[in-house]
Amino acid sequence: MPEEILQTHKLLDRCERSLAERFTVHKLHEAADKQALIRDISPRIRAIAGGNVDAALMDKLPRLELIANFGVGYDSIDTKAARERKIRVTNTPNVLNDAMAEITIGLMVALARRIPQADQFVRQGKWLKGSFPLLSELNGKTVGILGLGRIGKEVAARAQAMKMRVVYHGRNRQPNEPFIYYDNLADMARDADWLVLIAPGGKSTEKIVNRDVLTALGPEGFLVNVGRGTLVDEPVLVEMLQSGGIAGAALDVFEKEPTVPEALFALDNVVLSPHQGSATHQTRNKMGDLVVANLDAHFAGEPLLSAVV
Ligand code: A2R
Repeated sequence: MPEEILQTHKLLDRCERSLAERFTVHKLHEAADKQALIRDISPRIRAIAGGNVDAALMDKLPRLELIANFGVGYDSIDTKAARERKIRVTNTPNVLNDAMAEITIGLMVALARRIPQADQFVRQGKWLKGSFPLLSELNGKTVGILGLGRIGKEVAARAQAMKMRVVYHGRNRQPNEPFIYYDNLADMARDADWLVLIAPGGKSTEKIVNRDVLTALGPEGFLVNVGRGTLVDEPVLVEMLQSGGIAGAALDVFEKEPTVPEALFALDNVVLSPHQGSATHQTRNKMGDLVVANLDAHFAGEPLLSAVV
């Protein structure tokens, strides 16, 4: 008999096919009566594929051993509760670094050179009546990276290729990295023309980009968030964008996505993106493969490929 697993949200077709080849998969997100499904299958579930797992759900699955998250960020899983219950958690690191770094640079260029507005300018025939305004470049500017991790380092490499100066903030200095380290985020923002956020979500980083940090970034400064919406005090960000407190923002993530503050729609100094940092065929397939590989390893009694708990 195949093992039975619980899937908590929609996954890629290819990933779902791989799971179905190996396991009997119960789809929580498709169940009309979720509690009834959980009651029915709970004695047999040893693994979950997907995120959105809190302590209450763990408690309803007494044999749960593994949560295989789809995504490098695992802030939708209560890892403290998992650790206490000796439930392992895996994520999908590294395979998305390049895609994430590409969109980060893409958003920066889009914001600096107003590419979305330039496209509209041509389509709406405005070019026939006059030139597009002169704008700014990335080269020669300083980018401050919040979170010089696996993705942050790929962003740094590409920013250097754009002839930018790279500085970073995290909880720890990384002595092997050639970039200047700031132990204070506001100090880094003050020194930076661009502030790029690529740190994890969760309690320890919640609203870490607050009014002080945005004020330090200042009226000439640009913010790019490809990490988590929760990193930023969103109402303050909106206010600072409206008032010119910062120059602009490119946002791929939002606090309550897919709901985006409507006030942002009216602003000309923002580029909005639907959390698509890793959303390419090649990267999402690799992420799905890693979810399946972690489940395979677990049920074969082998070491997990990318455990976070
Ligand atoms: O704090 P450090 O030195 O461990 O640096 C990590 C930094 N970080 C933080 N920085 C400031 N305050 C914090 N409370 C804090 N917690 C973590 O974020 C590290 O440089 C970086 C995370 O790097 P990795 O763990 O290698 O993550 P990866 O694969 O780059 O992905 C970053 C995030 C995900 O968690 C998703 O939320 C998003 O990208 O897609």
